[in-house]
Amino acid sequence: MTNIKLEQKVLTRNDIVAKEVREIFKTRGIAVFNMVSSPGSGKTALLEATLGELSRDISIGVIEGDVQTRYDAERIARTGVPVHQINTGGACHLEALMIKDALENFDLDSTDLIVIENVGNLVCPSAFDLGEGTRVVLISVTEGDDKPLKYPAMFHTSDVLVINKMDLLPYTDFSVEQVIKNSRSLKPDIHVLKTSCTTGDGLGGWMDWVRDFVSKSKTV
Ligand SMILES: Nc1nc2c(ncn2[C@@H]2O[C@H](COP(=O)(O)OP(=O)(O)OP(=O)(O)O)[C@@H](O)[C@H]2O)c(=O)[nH]1
Ligand SMILES: [Mg+2]
Repeated sequence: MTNIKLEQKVLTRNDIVAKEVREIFKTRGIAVFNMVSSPGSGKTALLEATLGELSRDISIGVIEGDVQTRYDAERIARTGVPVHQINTGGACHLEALMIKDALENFDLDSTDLIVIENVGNLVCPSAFDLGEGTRVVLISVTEGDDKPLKYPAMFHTSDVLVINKMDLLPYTDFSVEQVIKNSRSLKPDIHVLKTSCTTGDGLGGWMDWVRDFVSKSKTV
């Protein structure tokens, strides 16, 4: 009983801050997406493979969330895009207050897009609104096509599904058709993209989606 009350309190506080953060982004016309997945699906790899090209015409800032280390921030920094690392020190998700505090590291007046890479975890991040405009869930083909049904909250709250590591598909029993069916049973209109960060297949479609999302966020 006490646990339930405490969790509700934390979530309510988070929702209040998330609303403030969303307002900050909305008034400035900044597009924001929150990338979620289990550890190692390729969130950082997808950013590494596309930020260089995207940042030619979009001004981007990246917020990296990890329990520990600056590894992902170092990888993103090599693309030349401004990045801020948050270490949660044990927590399995980012919270809205962490995002609010991180914003002082960016020049928001000249930023078109903030990308948040959440802590690798298919459960906890689903419950924490970060004030993002949209949520992008990655699944790699080595994880199994049943994952949407086993971790429904993450897929139910996401708007885009990126199926990554498509180059490894021949070596697995993963069914692309089945993962889409499972995801759509939870979120009927989820937008699906297929990528391989190693071969580059599908990265053009991902970048088109990002550009479209940024231009839509400006006009809202
Ligand atoms: N074969 C293959 N490997 C990939 C692909 N994308 C990422 N990887 C590899 O998968 C591993 C994990 O990738 P990351 O980008 O670190 O994954 P992540 O989701 O950011 O992981 P966390 O931040 O720890 O949650 C790395 O060794 C990548 O090189 C892909 O499309 N194909
Ligand atoms: Mg990462």
